[in-house]
Amino acid sequence: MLISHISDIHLGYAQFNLQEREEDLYEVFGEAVEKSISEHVKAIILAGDIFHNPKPNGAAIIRLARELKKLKEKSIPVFFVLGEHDISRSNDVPLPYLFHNLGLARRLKSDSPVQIDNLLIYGFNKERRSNIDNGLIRPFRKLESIMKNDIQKHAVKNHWLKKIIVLHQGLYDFNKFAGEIFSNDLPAGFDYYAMGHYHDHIEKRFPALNEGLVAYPGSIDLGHNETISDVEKGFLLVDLSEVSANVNTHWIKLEKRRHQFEYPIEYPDLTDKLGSIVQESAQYSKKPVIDLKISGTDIDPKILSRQLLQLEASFLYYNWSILDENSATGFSYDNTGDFDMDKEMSSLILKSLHSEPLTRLSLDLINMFHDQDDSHDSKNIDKDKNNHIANYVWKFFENNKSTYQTLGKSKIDGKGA
Ligand SMILES: [Mn+2]
Repeated sequence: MLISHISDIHLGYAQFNLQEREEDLYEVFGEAVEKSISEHVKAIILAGDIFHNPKPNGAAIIRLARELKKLKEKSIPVFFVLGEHDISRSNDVPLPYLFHNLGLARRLKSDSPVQIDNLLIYGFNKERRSNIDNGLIRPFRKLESIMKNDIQKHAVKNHWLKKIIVLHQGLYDFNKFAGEIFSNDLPAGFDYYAMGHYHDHIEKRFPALNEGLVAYPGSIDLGHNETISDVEKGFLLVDLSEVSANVNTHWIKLEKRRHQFEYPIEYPDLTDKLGSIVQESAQYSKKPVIDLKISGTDIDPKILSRQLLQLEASFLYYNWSILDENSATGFSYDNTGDFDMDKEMSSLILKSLHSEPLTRLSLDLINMFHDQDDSHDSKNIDKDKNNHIANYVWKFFENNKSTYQTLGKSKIDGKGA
């Protein structure tokens, strides 16, 4: 038995504020639905961030309805949880519940699973960092104990059930900054953890979860907070056939996506390179998106921007930046090695601030703002932590006041530092 696991669809989002990009998302989502149908999936799971906005535009609502109707006609049920983008800051009823009420999709619940054939599906809506303990961790522990009892019951009846849990949360295990819970927090006893939230495709089995597979299919297209790059996007076909003990996945690439890529150019080669880029662009059915990284010395941005105008006819959108060869801006990392976000961040900050204490302060501030950004609600802000950081900033300023003051003065005098 196959099911589809699709996440971070963000219907209604228009990258670069372009209507073509909004339309791209509808088309790519349609492709995911189409491919799911042709693979004869038994169900489709949408793991949150269905819409980009809690109050989505009409086109997004209509396009989702159209796909859900198509699936209904094929008798393929759709189950969903909400992501933070689906949840309004006011306590309004989330719009995706409309489709639940119309019988076009079903919202998943944490206490009463949905059963199709020999599959049980549980789901939790997104919980903000400020409510993780009450909203997730405690219910997880409760669920674990209920499931233990159920397993004993079903074992007596000689039933073999597969179990899935759908969540829209970031795991610290994969990203220390965007994480909200640890893999250890997840309830054990599930065969498959259908995740949403991270926009990259990630899969990992955890021994503490009895080799249960934790999987993010990633977003279906490049979206907000993602840079122009030549990445692949897709969704997961999850194989839950009874014969194999472990759940297996096939990641399905979405091919109707608009091509996006970065392109480095040495300024002296500009004319030649632009010619070949324009030629290359013709092979794509949709005008691609390009990010030009131009390196060289004595580049006049005004002249350059005029030279780049010829890209307008062949590209939907282009972005350009001049790489300064003298400073160490820009970096790349090797995805295959061990990547430590903390280390990378602090070394980049240290490089520009040249101060260890300031680097530590910056990291604390980044963490603090990150937390706040996520809570959307001033009453949820950890006041103790804020006071602590405010005191730290103030103390640091007091101790180093003189240096800042001289620095400021010399700048005003026009002598420079
Ligand atoms: Mn998302």
